[in-house]
Amino acid sequence: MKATAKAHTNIALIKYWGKRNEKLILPTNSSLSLTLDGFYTETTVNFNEELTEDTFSLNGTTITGNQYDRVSKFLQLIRDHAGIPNVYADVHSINHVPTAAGFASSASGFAALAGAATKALNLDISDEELSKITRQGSGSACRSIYGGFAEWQMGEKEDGSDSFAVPIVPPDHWDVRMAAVVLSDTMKDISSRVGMKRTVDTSVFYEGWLSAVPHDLAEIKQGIIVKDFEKVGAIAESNCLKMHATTLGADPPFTYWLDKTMRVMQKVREIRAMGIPAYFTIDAGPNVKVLYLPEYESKIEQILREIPGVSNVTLSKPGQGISYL
Ligand code: 2P0
Repeated sequence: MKATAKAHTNIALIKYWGKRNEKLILPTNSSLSLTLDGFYTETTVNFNEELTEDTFSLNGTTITGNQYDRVSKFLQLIRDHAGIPNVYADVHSINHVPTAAGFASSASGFAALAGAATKALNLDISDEELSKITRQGSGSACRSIYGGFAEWQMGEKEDGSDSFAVPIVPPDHWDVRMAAVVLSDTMKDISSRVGMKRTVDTSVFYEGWLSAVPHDLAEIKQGIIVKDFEKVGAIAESNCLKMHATTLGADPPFTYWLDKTMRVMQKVREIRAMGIPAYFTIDAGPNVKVLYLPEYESKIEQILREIPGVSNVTLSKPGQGISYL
């Protein structure tokens, strides 16, 4: 009972920022992302009735502690779903998402794990079901089931049965690019899980965030379908700024930005003033992602690399959804 799956990372243009149910990972708002090529996780899951517990290796190293617990807890969901609660698995993951590339690996990691585990058990499930299962490993991972642009529909039900991602357009619909601008000092002291909870619980700006998302989401989807780059970029940038504004209204307040983060943001505005369309987005950390069109790639890369404090710039195209090897 063995299978291997490959899933790519994704970056949200409309951010997921807050949970209404932490156990089931149900969000307070819908979100929308672009799946990227180049950065992915390949995971092999082998269920074996002889095992007395799960094992997990990442890039060849045996993992224990919190990371192991999260993987094993997630596999238990799938075992329970399959009606074999006591059959454990060996899990081997190879992460092609280096820290130096400036992306989180939880999205591709949980999507690949969910895909490999369900395939290994021959579970006949739809992409929608797979997205729902994946969501319970890490929220943003449920969007990595699909290539191109995907929307995680928040749903309303308490049991989470209507909270899953759906594809918006496939990767070949539109060749937009994303540069990850990695800063040399990338210490992250507040995880996204902790940061979003504090914000939901205490931020005086949280209601404002929630009231803005539906409009941003509807507009960006229209922009993606008609390939209106300025519209899509401007909404993504403004949505990111609203998400980060909520952290300043939290108690205690916090920010993910460094001085260098703001330097890159300012440079992106200068690039626009030069007549080159480019827009930024930022996740729960100091690194900046820049959305641009392929014809400006070499110019943008050159400008971003020259910013003081930038340690790496990686370039990505739209990527594919989950696949099985
Ligand atoms: C996103 N982020 O939409 C947002 C924007 C960070 C900022 O999804 O607790 O690792 O596992 O559901 O998915 C990061 O949160 O959080 C995230 P959990 P996750 O991409």
